[in-house]
Amino acid sequence: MSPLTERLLAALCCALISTCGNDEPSAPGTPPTPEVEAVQPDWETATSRAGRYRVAWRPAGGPIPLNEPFELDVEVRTAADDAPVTGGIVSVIAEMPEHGHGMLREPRATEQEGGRYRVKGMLMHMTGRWVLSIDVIVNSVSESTDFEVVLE
Ligand SMILES: [Cu+2]
Repeated sequence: MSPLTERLLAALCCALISTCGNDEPSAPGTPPTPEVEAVQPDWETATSRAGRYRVAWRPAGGPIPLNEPFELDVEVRTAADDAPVTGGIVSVIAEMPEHGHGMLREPRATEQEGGRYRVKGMLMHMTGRWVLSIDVIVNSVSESTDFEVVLE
């Protein structure tokens, strides 16, 4: 399923849930049910610098932890026809521009099915603003996509 499809489904589910919720009047004096927080963060999607790819990522298994190793799911599709990009090399770096440093380790990506890649060995050791750059290399041509990540 593409990230866009997942987002649409998620939005649809939210709409359905809120509709259902309105049908059930809460008993007088009952405190409102607290909203359930999604464990799995949404995909972030952007177009690569030269416009060739739509790149989506999300941390695997929950929000990005501070100063602990984590993994990313990355999905790469062509911007022109939304086809999964297979056989590419994905390379991820993250830097804090205001501090002039990057991560203290070098992540490695392995290809999975359908244009998906799993990136292991991520570690963001400080709170603040990071720029995540996802490089996609196909036929020796590299194209980067930047994302801003604010770690709290
Ligand atoms: Cu820093």
